[in-house]
Amino acid sequence: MRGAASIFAITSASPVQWPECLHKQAITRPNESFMKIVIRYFFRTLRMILTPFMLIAEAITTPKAITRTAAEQAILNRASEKLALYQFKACPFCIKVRKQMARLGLTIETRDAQHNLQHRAALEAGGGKVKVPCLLIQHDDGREEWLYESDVINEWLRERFEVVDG
Ligand SMILES: N[C@@H](CCC(=O)N[C@@H](CS)C(=O)NCC(=O)O)C(=O)O
Repeated sequence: MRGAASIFAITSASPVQWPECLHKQAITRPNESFMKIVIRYFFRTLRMILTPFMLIAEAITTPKAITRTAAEQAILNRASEKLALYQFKACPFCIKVRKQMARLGLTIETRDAQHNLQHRAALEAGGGKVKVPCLLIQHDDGREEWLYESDVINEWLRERFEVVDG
């Protein structure tokens, strides 16, 4: 009951009496309800706890790259320069794409759309939504393509790079 009472006290308090972190939230997002803020902090904490485990699992389960000749690898490196992966570090769908990149021996630049506000804005402006993973493809004719969905991205990478031509 004391817990419930203190939550009630916080919800009914004016923002100035909230704990420092919640007070900051109330100022930056004034219309957000207290419960929404609590839920966001819950998931943020959960993510902080899970992230190291996910990254360790990724490191352990990332496949070895397909063996390539030096000439093939040079082609892949050049092709990778035309690509960029917008991602969150601890997103399972992004991890799936990063594993595919590793398997195919691709050196695609990854861009953090979670913490880097410039990358986040570029993703929203170019692709239309902040959803990851998203692969930015610079086509030879100058066209930009923003490819969403991990399965679609992985299939596109597989079709394009499983066998290296040239
Ligand atoms: N079906 C999608 C799911 C991607 C997804 O849910 N990504 C989450 C991060 S793990 C995301 O971008 N969330 C932000 C949002 O949906 O606004 C895929 O396979 O790529």
